Amino acid sequence: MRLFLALVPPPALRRRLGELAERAWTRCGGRRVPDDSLHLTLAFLGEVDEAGADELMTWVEELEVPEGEWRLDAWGCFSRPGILWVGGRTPDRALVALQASLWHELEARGFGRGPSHFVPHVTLLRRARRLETQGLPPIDLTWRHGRLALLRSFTENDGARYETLARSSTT
Ligand code: 2AM
Repeated sequence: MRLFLALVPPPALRRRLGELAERAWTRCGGRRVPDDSLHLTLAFLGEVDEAGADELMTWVEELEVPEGEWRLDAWGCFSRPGILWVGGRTPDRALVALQASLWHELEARGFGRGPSHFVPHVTLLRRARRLETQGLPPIDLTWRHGRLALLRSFTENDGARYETLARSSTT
């Protein structure tokens, strides 16, 4: 099964991000990430077998992730595969440290290797037809986060769907 670790926005922020996704979609086209699927990926694990998934569920449920605030104040894009996102003007240091510490543990447990570079972002559009951020409204949102989710990704005809397998403890 295809798994990843992510932060999931609280409902009010999710709605705001959904509105931004709608604005971006009107301008840039492509495939809009549904509100229910919006997230910040911290570690993409790819295919994991059942034993690995069980180990990850237990680990995540016992994890205590520090609370933090992420300021979302920039639009950005990745040219392949046409990803338009929101994030910070500079990568948030606490999130970069969290991502590194998660990968440190994942690598020790044999779950592959983390990327050499991490830019915290929330993807709003995939395969955008017009991949540019000029003309999009200014953003200044705060994401108060604490709990991490282990998510399973299913590919369906109209895009990916996610299921929560485990959540980290509260601090
Ligand atoms: P994205 O937001 O940058 O697109 C679940 O599929 C999440 O894992 C996606 O949100 C995606 O992040 C990330 N992801 C998917 N495939 C990936 C890959 N091959 N390498 C790294 N991250 C990937």
